[in-house]
Amino acid sequence: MKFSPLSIVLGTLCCLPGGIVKTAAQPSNQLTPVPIHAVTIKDSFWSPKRTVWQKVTIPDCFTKFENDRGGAFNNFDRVRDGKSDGHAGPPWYDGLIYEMIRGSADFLAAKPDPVLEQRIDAYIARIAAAQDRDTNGYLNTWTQLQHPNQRWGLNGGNDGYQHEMYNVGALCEAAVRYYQATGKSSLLKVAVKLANYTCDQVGPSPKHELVPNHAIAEEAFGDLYLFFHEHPELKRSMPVAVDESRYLELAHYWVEARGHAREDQAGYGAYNQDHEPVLEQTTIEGHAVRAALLCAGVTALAGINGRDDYREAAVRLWENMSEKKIYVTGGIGSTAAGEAFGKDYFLPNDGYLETCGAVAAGFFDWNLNLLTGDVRYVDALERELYNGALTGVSLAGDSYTYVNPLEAPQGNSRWSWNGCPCCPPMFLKLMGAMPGYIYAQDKSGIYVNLFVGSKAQIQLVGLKVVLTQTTDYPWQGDVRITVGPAKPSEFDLHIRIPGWCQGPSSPEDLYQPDNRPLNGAMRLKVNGKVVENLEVVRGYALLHRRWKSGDVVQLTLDMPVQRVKANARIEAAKGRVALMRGPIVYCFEGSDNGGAVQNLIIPLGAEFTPKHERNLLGGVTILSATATGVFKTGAKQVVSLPFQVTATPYYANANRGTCPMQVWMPEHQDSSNPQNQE
Ligand code: FUB
Ligand code: ZN
Repeated sequence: MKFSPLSIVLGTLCCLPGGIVKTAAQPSNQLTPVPIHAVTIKDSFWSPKRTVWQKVTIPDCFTKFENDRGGAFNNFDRVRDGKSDGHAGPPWYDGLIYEMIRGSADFLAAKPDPVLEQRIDAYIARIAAAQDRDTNGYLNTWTQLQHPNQRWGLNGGNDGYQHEMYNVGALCEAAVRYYQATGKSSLLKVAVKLANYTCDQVGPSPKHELVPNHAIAEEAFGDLYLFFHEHPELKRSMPVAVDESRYLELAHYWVEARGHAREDQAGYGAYNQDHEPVLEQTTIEGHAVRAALLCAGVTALAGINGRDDYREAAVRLWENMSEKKIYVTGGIGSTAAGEAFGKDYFLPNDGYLETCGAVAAGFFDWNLNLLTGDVRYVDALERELYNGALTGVSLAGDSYTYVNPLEAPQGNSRWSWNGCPCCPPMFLKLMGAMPGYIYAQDKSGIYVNLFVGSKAQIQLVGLKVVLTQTTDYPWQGDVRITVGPAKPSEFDLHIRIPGWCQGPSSPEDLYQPDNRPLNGAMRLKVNGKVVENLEVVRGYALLHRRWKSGDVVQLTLDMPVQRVKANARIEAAKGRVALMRGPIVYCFEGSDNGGAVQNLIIPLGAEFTPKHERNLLGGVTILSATATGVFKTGAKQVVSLPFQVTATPYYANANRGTCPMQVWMPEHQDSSNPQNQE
């Protein structure tokens, strides 16, 4: 079937007198984020890490991009100078630079840093100079330097590999965020020129019928639409005419043209989520990063266009991912072949799990929380923030992971740089955005999503509220929130009840703590008085009252060590247990356990004791118990002995050199008697 552009008209566009088709977007997100610049983080877990990422990781990555294989920025200079050879790095290098700028912009929005800002301004000047070389504003340095006559995959080019739509998507994201952080529109001007040219060239026939081989532009073009929709005054200072509805139309085309035959190409199949119409897909397939970013885009677009089919597809694909295809750490993409999702429940412990996958899943989670207001998506986001994504950068901030398996018998290690350094920029994007994930709001009040020491200035309708949160989360479950409305006023405060803590089993049923407390695991007090008969709405504890300045909400979350069991259909976790405490997933590393970890067995009755170690791995709570070590004593003889074991947070693994690591540990019945076995 050939794709019909008519299908994108349904629900999103309407005909005005004179036959002009105009976008009629009805925002349908349940929640609005409290933006980064309104939130100040002061937190013993996150603040030191954020300082390392801003002071070490961002400069480290920019410097490595400058020097890598001739220099990613040099590509822009060569285009500016009219060269037609010598591109450094892969075709998506422009996009990675833009992602670095987006991530950095969010860090700047949270904490101004003139040195970093100046450095980025100088990069933007080089990017803009490269764009000026082309009268249409086309910019894709790989194509320009390597295959100048193959734009959009023409003349035997490979539009997928060229990453043109990926690069322009990343550019638009960066431009909007850099403007929001600094008020500077230099990159925005570059972005609209290239976005407009992309709209001219790509879309339903007679344009080039192309969809991004690598999703990102779907959400980015939706964001660009929203940005100009909300800031029409900025259009006047742009170098080209801005009709933002074109960006939204193209974003819809990119979602809806997938899975349909298009001119000039056969489609990419499941690798690029192009095997079936996206809005009809029932399982999440293909390249995990691309799939999760596409779903994040579909979700974001549902928040703009209000369409049920977009929302339903997003929820359906998220449920398939969360019920059948995600690791306990939040990692996605179990197979190295195609960096892809495996079949349902195929989650081997040596799975691939690109850092970018965990980050992309986090974006998908967050967009779904905004869309639906349902707490379960914040649970999933929290899993990524403390585990699957957080592990992507070393504690020192200058080495990285690409794959994140759950076991590494020969040792897990980090790299200083990689032939495809996509993960550090994606990591910075998620962690840069993270202050904006802590709180959200709707017409009725405020949502506390993440437990992070912070102060937020929240503008409700006609009322300013300052919320101050103090906590030692994730190591302790006490959270204190001081409420400060400008004047005594009635509104709702929704406090997230974390899925790991209380309530019904998660709908996913993929991982279940075997000692999930059902009662009393979470308590709330307001001004010292226990809140009885707590009302729970979409997973949030709802506190409705007339708040006055100085009111205090105290949340207590019990934090037992939880022995987690996996769904029986996950072969690799059969007869095994993983440990969690609060949102943190633990692993066993050789460094703490006599060098090796594969010989350790956890008795069913082993009691793990938490202990906070301020000087270990940047300050972590470790879990210790007496387990069983199985040791070879001869060619045929093994002996099982009680053995003191220590588990450390998964996110901190591979920070003490290369050492063996394992998350899912074999369990056994016998808790005490060592046995000699023949
Ligand atoms: O296609 C660009 C990058 O290469 C992706 O983001 C990574 O997952 C890797 O496939
Ligand atoms: Zn990556």
